Amino acid sequence: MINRELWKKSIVYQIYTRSFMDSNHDGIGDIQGIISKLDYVKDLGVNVIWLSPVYASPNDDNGYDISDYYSINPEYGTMQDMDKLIDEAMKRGIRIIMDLVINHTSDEHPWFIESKNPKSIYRDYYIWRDKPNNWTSFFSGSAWDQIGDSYYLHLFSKKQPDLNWNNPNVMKEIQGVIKFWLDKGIYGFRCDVINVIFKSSLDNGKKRLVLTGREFYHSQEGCHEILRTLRREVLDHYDCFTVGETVMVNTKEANDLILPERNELDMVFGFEHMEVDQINNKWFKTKFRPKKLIKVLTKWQQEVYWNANYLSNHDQPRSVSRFGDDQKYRIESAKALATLNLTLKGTPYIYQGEEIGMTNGDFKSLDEYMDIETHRIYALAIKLKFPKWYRMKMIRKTSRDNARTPMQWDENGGFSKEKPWLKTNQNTKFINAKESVSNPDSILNHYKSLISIRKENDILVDGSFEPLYTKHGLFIFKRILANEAIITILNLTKKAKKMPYLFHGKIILSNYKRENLTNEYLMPYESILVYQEGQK
Ligand code: TEU
Ligand code: CA
Repeated sequence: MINRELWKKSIVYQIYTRSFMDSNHDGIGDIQGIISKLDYVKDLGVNVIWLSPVYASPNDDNGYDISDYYSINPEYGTMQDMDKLIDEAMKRGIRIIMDLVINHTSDEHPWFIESKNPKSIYRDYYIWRDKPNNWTSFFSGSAWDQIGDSYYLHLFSKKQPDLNWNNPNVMKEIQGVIKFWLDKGIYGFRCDVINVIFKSSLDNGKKRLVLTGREFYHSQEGCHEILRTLRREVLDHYDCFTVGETVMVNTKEANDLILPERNELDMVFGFEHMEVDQINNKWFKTKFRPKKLIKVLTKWQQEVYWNANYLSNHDQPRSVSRFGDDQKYRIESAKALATLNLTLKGTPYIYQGEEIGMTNGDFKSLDEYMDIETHRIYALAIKLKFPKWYRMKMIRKTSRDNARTPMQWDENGGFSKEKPWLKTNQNTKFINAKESVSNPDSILNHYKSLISIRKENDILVDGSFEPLYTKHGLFIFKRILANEAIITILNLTKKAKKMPYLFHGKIILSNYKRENLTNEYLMPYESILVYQEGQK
């Protein structure tokens, strides 16, 4: 019998291949590059890597548009390289989960090319209609495009046509894909936009500012059925886990996807905490207030069976620039955020570069951005007659390229000998892995300490979550297991704050070299872990 819940102990590191390490000097990160940095990843202490898509793809959306699920994008290497990566990672006690993008394929996938012919057996692999409905896409504009006399649905770019999950052949094909990769020894999947794959109707939707039509595809019963089938037919026969990327879900909808008795997914990435600094949608940012973040996280901790904890990924701004202070308190705040992410209940996900406190990109003009979403939104903003300074402000804060700048390995960048596909941040001069490895007080070393504390203390895995104090930008919570506990004390503001209570116990980690708990004040972005024994 496979112990399905071993993944609860996992700590995951997300690698965005294109921006991680370039081995052959073409400016594009690749699989051999990852292999060359596996010791770095191992030293961090993680035991799982989540690899963003490396499949064959025309790269309209950086690999989230797959043209062949069974081959590797030549820019990234070959299938031999991939096998080697799986093998070399395994030798270091690291297993790999892949991105599984099954809401859509690339329009250059042979299935889609065939399906343009109305008589083809592949026609029904996608969603073709004589007339479009009023649905809008995630990247703005209509969710339909025309070829010949027909229209096809694409919730993302027009080069990402949606698969038709009402077609049993699609189910069979995808089962084949999943088996193929699990047989290679991978440890599971991060399932892209998994809660929108099933469309229960193609009627016109209620008009909305964003995503008109979503009531017909968001977390439908049909989606739950698909997930149960994939689990029963394939996933349950392997030692693996799945994490769903689930847009717009609340805690109830999250549980409906992950409770063990449902047999669907193992955990999901919620988005509610990514929405605390916006009005309506991510393009309209408001000032970040820690209070809201703390409130949402507390709710998810209390209500959701098992969380996939993250503060950043390849779609989001850098966590230190967004929730911390990437200037004066960059080091302190990055450490506080790390302490938060690694001591909450759930499986922690660290996004490449987060462990050295990388900041948002320093792009100067529109042409320095590469992301399709950024360009589409910029074009929409022109249409809406937003002034230029405002358009630039919108994308500067929210562009997904903020998190996609090349990994900063040393003071010269160190990612590639060629000009990288996306501009390296100037601050690589002082924010880089080389400096972080050698400096005992670095953010990286703080991550390493947190990870080893987590590995040595099941309290941080299995312990309960009890909020103690959640006001004024302070987040203090306790994890309790049997008669032991760990308290996390966080000041998520740039002001010194009075300690609300006097805590007792042994300090096991501090980002200010604190030696005792008697000082009444918490410094800006101070974070402390306190171990307590003999609890009831
Ligand atoms: O993202 C889905 C998603 O809803 C958003 O996070 C998205 O990035 C966008 O910002 C919405 O405004 C996933 C992938 O993570 C993303 O990289 C892909 O572009 C997308 O799916 C399509 O596959
Ligand atoms: Ca390369």
